[in-house]
Amino acid sequence: MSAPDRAGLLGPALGYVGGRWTAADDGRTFPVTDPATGQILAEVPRMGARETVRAIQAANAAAPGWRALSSDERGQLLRTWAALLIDNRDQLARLLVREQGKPLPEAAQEVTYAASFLDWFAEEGRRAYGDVIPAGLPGTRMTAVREPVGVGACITPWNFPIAMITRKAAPALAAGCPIVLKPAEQTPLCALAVCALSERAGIPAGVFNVVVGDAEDAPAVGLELTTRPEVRKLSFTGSTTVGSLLMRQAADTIKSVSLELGGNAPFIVFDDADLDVAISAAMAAKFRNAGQTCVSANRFLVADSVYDDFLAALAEHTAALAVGNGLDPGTDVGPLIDQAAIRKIERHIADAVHRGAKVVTGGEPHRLGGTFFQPTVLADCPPNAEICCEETFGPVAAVTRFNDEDEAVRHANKTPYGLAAYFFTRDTRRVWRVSEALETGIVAVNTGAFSSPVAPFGGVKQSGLGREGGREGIGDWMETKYVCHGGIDG
Ligand code: TXE
Repeated sequence: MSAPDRAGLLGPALGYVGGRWTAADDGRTFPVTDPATGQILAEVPRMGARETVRAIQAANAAAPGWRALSSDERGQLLRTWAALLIDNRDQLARLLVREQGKPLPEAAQEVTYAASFLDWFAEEGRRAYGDVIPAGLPGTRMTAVREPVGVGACITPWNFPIAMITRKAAPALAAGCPIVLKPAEQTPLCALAVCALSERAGIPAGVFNVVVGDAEDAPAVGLELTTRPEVRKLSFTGSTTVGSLLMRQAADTIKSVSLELGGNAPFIVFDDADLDVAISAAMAAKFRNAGQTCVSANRFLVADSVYDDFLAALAEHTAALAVGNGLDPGTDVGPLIDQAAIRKIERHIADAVHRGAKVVTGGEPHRLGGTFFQPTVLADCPPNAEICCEETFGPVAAVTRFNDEDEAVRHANKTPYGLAAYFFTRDTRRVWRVSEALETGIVAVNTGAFSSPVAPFGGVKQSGLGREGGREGIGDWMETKYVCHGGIDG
């Protein structure tokens, strides 16, 4: 059986440039592995600067034709693409598990979520209204019309290797912008499967291009994507360090930049919270995707009077989680993406314990070995511990006690990040007071699940710029042009 067959790909394990499946110019490849087993799933081309330039040229050449289509025509193609994702959900979900590790039901949900962006933006593209500006000069009409930004570059991470692609591609294409996608080196196969379906859906050549490569190829690819004048917008999801590098690189050609970066979400449990609701939200917000989500609850801030009860219930539920291969039925927590992720978690735990935190459950690599790690709860984490200041990106819950609302909000806002915050209370006045005081782009009240294509998703402070999803999501891919038409009275 060939490697691509083993992986369950929906198309070739090649890049995709100008409507052609493409190897690297020098024929080099790199292996993509299953994080649960270490098995090589496929060899994928190592594409670099030259291939990226050709992809940008292909996108640029496709831009006038794509822009000239009506929003209905573009929307129809996006809806067909969405339907193909759903028709192939089982195969895509299995590929996702093999390549990234999350449990199969989560992978299937991700495919549905990915398709929902294509459906939503197929419609939003038809609602990209402009304005007639009323306070005009005599004999003139003033209008503001919205136009596509132009060619886009999208750089995506491995943690949601299908949904992060459509969350960027759907608004870009709906707005009339062709794109060049560079997926994460850990998960190119999911990107290529999504690409194969875009081809089947009839997305024209050059509108959706995929440049794949290994970690060492990313800087060269990123340099072309951020410095070529034909690229008018960069949309990046990943670490704050790389985001800030790409923003600097994009400065010389004054590109529009959207960044969805790291987070360090506080999860605040007030003394009047419904603890059952808080616990079930905590389990989802912390352990979904083994904690490898940018909105993962990183710091649990719990009111003194409910601290012991919350901690005991959290520890009990955490200890009961089943760790294993995401393809095994009943698995709650899969492997982490790689050894670097394990090292970061171990560093955070050691630092917290050194500063006085206690391991209540877990704390060690899992007996399955590889990149499996025990779901962990740490009690009494001091607010200056690394885990309370940096994104952990793993199945570790750090719990800290607080005395009053001011102290909770102060702790919550203490990091340079500002993506998501969660809090639990039954007091409606507190809902608005605390929502307004939190320095984050997203606030979840009495819930652990909020992601939706219809709502704006993004961060403040060093968690990013711009919004994906909602009305805002397509707005980020459009420019406003002011048209002043004079001499119309005479
Ligand atoms: O991120 P990178 P990594 C956070 C999370 C995680 C940490 C590191 O805390 O532990 O970042 O993860 C591409 N030019 N998030 O190493 O390196 C890379 O190939 C162009 C949060 O995976 O930022 C991949 O496609 N591209 C996050 C993408 O950037 C470059 C999701 C992300 O990789 C590049 C992922 C360069 N010079 C990690 N260097 C979230 N917001 O959800 C790297 N890349």
